[in-house]
Amino acid sequence: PQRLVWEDPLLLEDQLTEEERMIRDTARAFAEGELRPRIERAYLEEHTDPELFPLMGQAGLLGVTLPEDYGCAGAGYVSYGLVAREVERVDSGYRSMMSVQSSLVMYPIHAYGSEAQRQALLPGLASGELIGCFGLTEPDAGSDPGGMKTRAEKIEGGYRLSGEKTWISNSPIADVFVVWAKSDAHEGRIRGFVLRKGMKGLSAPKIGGKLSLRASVTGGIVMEGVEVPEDALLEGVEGLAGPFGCLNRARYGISWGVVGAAEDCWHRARSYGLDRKQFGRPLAQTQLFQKKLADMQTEIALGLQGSLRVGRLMDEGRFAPEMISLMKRNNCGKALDIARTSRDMHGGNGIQVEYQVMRHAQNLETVNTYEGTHDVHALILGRAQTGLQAFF
Ligand code: TGC
Ligand code: FAD
Repeated sequence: PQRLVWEDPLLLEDQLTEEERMIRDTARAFAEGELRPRIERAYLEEHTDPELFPLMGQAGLLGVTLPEDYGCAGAGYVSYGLVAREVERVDSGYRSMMSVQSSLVMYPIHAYGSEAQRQALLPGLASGELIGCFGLTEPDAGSDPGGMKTRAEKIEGGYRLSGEKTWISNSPIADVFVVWAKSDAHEGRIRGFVLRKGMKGLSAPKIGGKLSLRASVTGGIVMEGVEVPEDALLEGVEGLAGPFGCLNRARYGISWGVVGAAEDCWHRARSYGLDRKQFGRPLAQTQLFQKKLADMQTEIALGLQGSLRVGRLMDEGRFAPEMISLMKRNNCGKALDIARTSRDMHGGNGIQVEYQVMRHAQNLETVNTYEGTHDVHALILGRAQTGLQAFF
């Protein structure tokens, strides 16, 4: 038998192609070289650096699954997942910035937009010159986005949008706003619109006071009769299938990303336990400590295998959205447990910013909630296996 590689017990490395390993290595070098040195200050000071977008663009990390014609990498979904894992190994907020841009802004423009919209927006979003955000959630419509109140009213030459979005990643620094609204010209169906910073009646105030995801800025989108031209409409989709088509991609990326954060917490707990002695021996030489490390190793290895499988099915065009719910839900829940346990295993030091693990735990509270809460994904899976919907 082979000797176990403790940090990759099921040999995920062997399951990746050379191209995937190369993209992963680029993302890791970027994350550790550019992001890791900034995170402590960014988190403590609740500071989001817009300059990170062009840096991510130069590293080729924005819109990795989209075609090279628009300045993107033209890679597969496994590569996208590997990028998310490396970025979130540093901080969930940085992965959030990256995945909103890639899956929630660039993807819908590519999938639902006209060629003119693609040409006008994708190269700037891929290079990080433009920053994007995605407005679905509203003050009274979170888990139930179908209850949104934002309206698009038909006017001559375009539409007038009125309403309010909340909890929107990147919005205070965004140039491009993908916003979902009920359109009276389309029998009240939900349609997507692309708004640009500076439009009259559009503002994006920052939400302060977050104790989680502090390196990623979050805000509202206020639309007070914003008039947009005809070509602001994303022609290619209508109904909730529009935003959910984007969310499928972003949720899948999150399922890999959170494992990166969990791996960081696991490796740090192991190193800490090897260094720190109590009662005359390393903490890592106690049964309780080793059981916790074994649980972390197990959940991480299984979580990676699950996400890899879904990624391969996405690349083959054979995925069902519920597969993504299964992996988003489980990996977020497990990562949150791992981060909290690692915090505990660090004792008092675990609450210090320099030990990093409490920051991950705090961030993962958000990740477990956004893009469909842990319980909402349970209801999606429950509906898929019983045929009975339990949302209302
Ligand atoms: P339901 O009846 O299930 O579906 C309505 C229409 O949507 C279609 N659909 C999907 N299409 C593609 N992929 C999916 N995953 C889809 N899920 C549903 C469906 O076929 C139907 O189409 P049509 O043509 O018949 O109209 O709708 P419902 O209202 O019963 O939905 C309930 C529920 C709970 C499943 C859903 O609303 C839900 O998932 N809620 C969670 C909301 C959510 O995830 N919000 C995310 C906001 S964005 C965000 O958090 C970004 S954070 C990013 C970051 O910073 O990284
Ligand atoms: P609610 O829907 O009010 O849920 C509250 C609780 O009730 C949860 O535990 C939930 O599981 C439970 N619950 C809800 N319905 C049911 C039910 N039927 N049965 C049982 N339990 C139920 N949105 C965007 O559109 N774009 C973004 O970029 C974005 N970024 C975000 C960034 C951050 C930092 C955060 C915190 C959120 C972000 N969101 C974004 C919003 C996010 O998607 C929502 O917070 C999430 O969908 C949950 O909605 P809610 O907060 O309104 O909670």
